[in-house]
Amino acid sequence: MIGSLALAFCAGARGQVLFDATKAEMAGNADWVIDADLHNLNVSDGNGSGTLGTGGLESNPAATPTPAASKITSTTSETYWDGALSTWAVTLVKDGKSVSTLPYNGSITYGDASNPQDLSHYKVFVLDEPNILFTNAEKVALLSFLYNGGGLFLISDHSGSDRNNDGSDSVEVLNNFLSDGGLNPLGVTINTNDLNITKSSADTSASDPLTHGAAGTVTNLTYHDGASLTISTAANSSVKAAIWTTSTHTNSNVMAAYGTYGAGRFVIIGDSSPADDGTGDSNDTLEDGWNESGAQNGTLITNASLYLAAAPEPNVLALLGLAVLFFAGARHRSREIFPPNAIAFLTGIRRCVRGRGQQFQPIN
Ligand SMILES: [Ca+2]
Ligand SMILES: [Ca+2]
Ligand SMILES: [Ca+2]
Repeated sequence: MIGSLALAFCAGARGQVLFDATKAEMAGNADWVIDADLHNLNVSDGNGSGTLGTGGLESNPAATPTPAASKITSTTSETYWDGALSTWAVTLVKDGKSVSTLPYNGSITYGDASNPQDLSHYKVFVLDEPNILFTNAEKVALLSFLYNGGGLFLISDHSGSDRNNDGSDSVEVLNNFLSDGGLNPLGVTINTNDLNITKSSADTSASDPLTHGAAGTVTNLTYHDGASLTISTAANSSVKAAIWTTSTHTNSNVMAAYGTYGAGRFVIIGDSSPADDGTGDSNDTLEDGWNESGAQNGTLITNASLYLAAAPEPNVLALLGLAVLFFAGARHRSREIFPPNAIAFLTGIRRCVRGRGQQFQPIN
């Protein structure tokens, strides 16, 4: 009884895919939004997630795309919505998923009942080329979301792609999260490079969810100024590569990686071009990478999205057991030495056991 109550609380009614727009994903020649009716956002240096008014010309996506997703049929065009990720979003709707955006003035939280777009309400969270560093609280939220069964889709771009000129490009933004505190909980690092790959090498295993998923088989993913990835099974035994830059497969020439963390699943790719559908903000020069000839970029992204959305809801009692062990260890470690993992575990568990009488409290 207690377990089922906790499970119900933790699982919630998750089904949506949420696309982030709080990290200047529309800055410069990028338009990584699923739909925007307004193009009045200024995300240049000093404006953080964005300001409205003078100089604001970038896509300003609302939480809910318009027209309504309910009117999408199997023949609806991607231009039904206006954004360079509209093909991705319309494809997911056709696959029975719901999609929405965390607008520029939204907050990345997990377990915050005051935030109507708290990550606990979503199954998958997409960050396509985030251009602003995450706060420590946001890093904890992302790891807690993952640990409790969320699906996290991270997309980097090439080194030197600081589109909002705030001093951090997406490689640095993602590595600052992935390697926070010297840890590497997901087992993935973005390499500081800039690659053009038109003929990659894909995992031929039928069990690979990215190259052999529900949307089809992938034999080639292309990069147009992207960064490769390094994976470490020592850091995360679950991490795997799905695509490599060449037929020589190493742990440091990976183009698409995936794995698990707690009950959650993650996918990371190092280029924003594959998801670009070529139409969106008329102020931007966009290229259709989704349907690129000779590659299956859109298929890989759809497979990855469906893999993330299918993460099983966490076994709460098992997680509690893990958390007790971790909690016991974490008590003896300082917050400075072990951020954000310790905090992430504890905030996640605090959320899961809230209905059970607050057996655990986070370390403050
Ligand atoms: Ca733009
Ligand atoms: Ca930046
Ligand atoms: Ca589009």
